[in-house]
Amino acid sequence: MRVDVLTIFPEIFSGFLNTSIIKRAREQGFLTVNLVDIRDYAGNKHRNVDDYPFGGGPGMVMQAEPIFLAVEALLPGENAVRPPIILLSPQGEVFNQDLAAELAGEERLVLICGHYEGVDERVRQFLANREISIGDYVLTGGELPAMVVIDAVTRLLPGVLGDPAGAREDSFAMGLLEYPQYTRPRSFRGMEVPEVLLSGNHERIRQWRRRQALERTWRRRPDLLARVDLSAEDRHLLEEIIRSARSEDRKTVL
Ligand code: 9D3
Repeated sequence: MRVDVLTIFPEIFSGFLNTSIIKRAREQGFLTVNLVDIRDYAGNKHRNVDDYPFGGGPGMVMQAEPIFLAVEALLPGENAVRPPIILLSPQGEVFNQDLAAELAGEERLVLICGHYEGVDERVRQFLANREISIGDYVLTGGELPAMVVIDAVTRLLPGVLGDPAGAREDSFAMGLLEYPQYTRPRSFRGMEVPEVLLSGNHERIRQWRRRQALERTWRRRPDLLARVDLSAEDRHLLEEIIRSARSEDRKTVL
């Protein structure tokens, strides 16, 4: 996959792009990231790409022209089939795993990072064909969201994770929160690893983990449970979890 990133802060991507899985994906040719400095398309010698808002008000607005020019330099020809041209914006569709999977099916993405108080509306209306938010909190710009999108999409590209563990995780446990994990030592400052994990009984371990994942999800993210399809065993475990939680509640009342 090729990703073009339009930003006024290309330098903040370097740590991210040169670390860990993203670095390896690039080295192995699964991912190519082309950073485009929007200021290279500024129409003035000071390389300014923002201006005062028409109608007044606080702050500055990113101008349409440098962003249009940058995209047009990447995608010459008007009627060519356009890849997703994604404006990262607090007003966009909220990013999630399904959207990451959809984008991972594309050969190319163009990501536009906004800044200041916002971006000229004509970018949204006549240049971008998608708009994505990463959640309901206010950031200072679209750069971190662009990295979030690249990160989530890259790990889904075939070959990037060296599939065996990753693929199974996505089909089996995905949709539930993770079960608790431990490594050596078995006793750390008096805090013990659950006995079942040391038992060598793989069927008991599998059930314990599934039950833990279900209980955590039920307690912390019941919204996720509604979306995941549960096996007969899962439904049985969940009934047991709910039953024992109710009996715990009664003890508290009494
Ligand atoms: C102070 C300006 N705000 C007016 C209410 C609007 C605003 C514009 C630009 C708020 C934040 C930003 C910068 N954020 C992004 O560009 C951004 C973002 C975010 O802030 N949260 C979640 N996802 C995203 S994607 C891009």
